[in-house]
Order: sequence, then C-alpha cells, then structure tokens
Amino acid sequence: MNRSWAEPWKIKMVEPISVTTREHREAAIVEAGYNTFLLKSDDVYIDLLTDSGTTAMSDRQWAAMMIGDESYAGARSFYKLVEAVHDVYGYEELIPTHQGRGAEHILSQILISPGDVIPGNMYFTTTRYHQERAGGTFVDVIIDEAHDPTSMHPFKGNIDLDKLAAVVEEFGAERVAYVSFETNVNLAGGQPASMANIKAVYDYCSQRGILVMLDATRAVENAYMIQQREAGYEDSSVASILSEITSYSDGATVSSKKDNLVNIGGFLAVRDPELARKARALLVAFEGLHTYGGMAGRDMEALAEGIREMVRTDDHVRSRVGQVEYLGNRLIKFGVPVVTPIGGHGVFLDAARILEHLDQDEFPAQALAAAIYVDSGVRGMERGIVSAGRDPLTGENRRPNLELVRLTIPRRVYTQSHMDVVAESVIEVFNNRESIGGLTFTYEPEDLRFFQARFAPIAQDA
Ligand code: PM9
Repeated sequence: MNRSWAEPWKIKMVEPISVTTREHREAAIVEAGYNTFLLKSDDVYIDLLTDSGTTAMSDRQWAAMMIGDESYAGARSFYKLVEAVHDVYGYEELIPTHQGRGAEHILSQILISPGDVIPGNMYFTTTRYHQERAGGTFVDVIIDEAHDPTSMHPFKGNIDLDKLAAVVEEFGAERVAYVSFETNVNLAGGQPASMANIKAVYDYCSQRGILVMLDATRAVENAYMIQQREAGYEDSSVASILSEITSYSDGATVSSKKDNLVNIGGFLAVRDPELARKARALLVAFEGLHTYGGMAGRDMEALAEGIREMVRTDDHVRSRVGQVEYLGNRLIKFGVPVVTPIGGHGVFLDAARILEHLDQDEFPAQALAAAIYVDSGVRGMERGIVSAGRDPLTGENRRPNLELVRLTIPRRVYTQSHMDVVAESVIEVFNNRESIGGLTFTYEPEDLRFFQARFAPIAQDA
C-alpha cells in the first residue's frame, strides 16, 4: 500500500480568511482592471498569486527575530547569515540585498557591458529586465521541451549545450557576460535542471573563462527533483545535492522569499573576492551598508534560520512539493490541461489549451486568472504574453509558447482542504470555459507591465 505523507509541522497560530460573495468579487475584479496583482488581499480567499514572501515562518524563526542585532555596522546577525550561506550553499562572499531583484541589479551592473549577451534557461521577468537595463541582451538557450507544456521531459530546465555553443561561437566568449542558470525554472512551470546538465554547462563555461551565475531562488526544490528523478541521487540528502549544484557555479542570486522561508530578503553570493568588492561598492549606494544591505538585523536572523531549516531534513521539501503535486494530480484527473510534469512551486494551467477559442492577443491567461478569481476568490497569476512584455528593440509583443496561469503554493500556509477547494473551482471554470471572453489593455506600463497593467473585456460585438 502507498502510505501518505503529512506536513512535518503542526499549526501554532492561525490567520483568519473569509470567503466573499460572487457579486463582491465581480466588482473587485473590475476595480482591479482584471489584473490579479491589483486586487486587495482582503478580497481574496485562497491566495495563490505567488510563493514569494508568503511563507509561514517557524517558531524558531520568530524566536530568532527577537535576538536580531540592529547595529548599523558589523551586526552579529550578518555574520550568522554569512555562516549559514557558506554552510548550505558553499559560497564565501555574501552581499545581502532587500530581495532577489536587488541582487540581480547589482550582478547585472558589475558583469554586463553594453552589447554583451547573457544566455540563460528561459527568462525571468526581473532578471531579464536588469540584464537589459545594463545594456545586455538575454538569449534563451533552454531545451526545446521546456516550451512544450505537454512534454514529460524530467528536466525541462536543462540548458541545450548546442544552443549555448552557438551563442558563444556567434558572439565570442568575451561578449558573454555570464551564463544565467536558473534552478527549477519558474516560467517553464517550476521545472528542474539535472545535475549532469548543470555540471556539463559549468565544465563547458569554465574551459572558456565564462562565469556561471545561478538563480538559486528555488534550488532546494531543484535538488529534491534530482533526488527523485536522477539516477545515482536517490540515496543522497537534499542538502548534499544542493551543495553539489552550487559547486558547479561561480556565484548565485537568491530571492530568499521562496526556498529560504522568509517574507523579505535576498542575496548575491560569489566566490571571487574581487567580484564581491565591486558588488559591495554598489551595495552601499543602492541597498545599504555591506553588513546589512537591504535587511534589518532581525530579517537576517530569520533568514539564517530559514536557510538551515529548508534542508535540515528532507521532510520539509518532500511535503512542500507533495502538496503541489496533490493539487496538480487532482486537476489532471478531471482533464484540466496543466504543464507536465507538475512543477515544484505551483501548478501551471495551460490557458492556451483551456481557452482555445481565444487568440493570444486576447490574453487568455489573464482572462482565465480573472475568471477563477470571480468563481471562488482563488487568486492566481498570468504567466504568458502579458508577463513576456515587448521586445525593447522592435516594440513588438513577445509571444511565448507558454500561455499559463500559475497557481503558486505558499510554503507551510495552506492545507490539503484548501487545495481541494482550489481544484473544485478550477474544474468548474474549466467546465464553463466557453463563457470566458478575451481582454484588451486599458493601461499598459512600459516596464514589467504585468504588475500594474489594467484590462477590460473585449466588447462581444467587436
Ligand atoms: N519571483 C514570483 O512570484 C515574485 C515576483 S513576480 C515577478 O515568482 C526568480 C526565479 C523569481 C523571482 C521572483 C526573482 C525576483 C528572481 N528569480 O521578487 O525580487 O521567481 O525577491 O525576486 C516572484 P524578488
């Protein structure tokens, strides 16, 4: 018999949430311009917008916050964080930032010169934004399977070495600022890279003097997938797999609001002291002094504990990913098209297949996210043509193959019953999908448009 797992924690404090009426939600989505980012959280029942900063911290983390050292310089809490990052990720030099994009900003500014290219395994919105702001051009070198929501490839986050070699050949190694290697690729659906691929990319790059910088934001989830799927790792701990992943890199940016189990924080970590010196010079201008960057002492305490907790035993990540799989498998059972295999941090609904009657220019994923919200108060996020934005050179919409709604599961926050409610709502909306119409922009911001864009339904007779 298959035995069940359960969460490796019990609940000590609860935060009430309440369900609203359909009429209330219909008014709220209009007020939010059909953008779930613009909804007030009080109008949301089950919030699956993001797994970023939405974690429930442990009693140990809350206790650690009480002993935060708020000294301006040289705080004890900083050194505790340096030790945790070194022990768990293996990097010597730590540059603490307010969150992931702070680290991406600094990394892009110190490594990218105008005209450089940055190959990477599918883009991430803020990462590419900072790369472009620094004058670089991002080039997608992820394997083709990542762009196919139905592919069952176990490592859809892998870099295609032939594509990478073609970029290096075309531009020359000296124009490659670094390889941007994301673990458990967010926009591909939370899909991992294999250890064999991570190592092969690092070997290829180090032979040519090209740096490999990980986006290790969800590296623990990637390590767990390697344990589950890659031959030779079934008996290794997630902690040891994580150490091996990071050993094949020159540094990493991390949004600590995900794997690291805190509500705010992030860091850039590198091995090279000279690179760290350059990063710290910018850190003091844009974030804060080099021993706190963008965080209070108490935040660094909670983060240091979160980093240790995420890999103290494998039970945490097993139940975290297990909950995502539980939701995904329920939806698959009822025929709802989702990205497969089920990812590490969320279930990604395939809006292109669900709303086949809508053109991509009618923003099917945006419309589907709004429809699910109206049905039940469950909030997801568009990850398709709106998130992809416009090409800065041509001004044309980028048209990603993946037109998705992400139902992202916060860590240690919701129960299996919440997942059942979510599944039932998505199934109901799926069964009534023909009634969902397309959307058009009423306001389109220039940069990172998905955050604040506003929409209206396309008139039926248009
Ligand atoms: N990710 C997410 O919901 C939060 C904002 S949505 C743009 O998935 C990766 C892989 C991320 C990420 C944020 C960041 C930026 C970098 N890399 O949000 O600045 O998923 O801490 O991190 C979000 P910060």
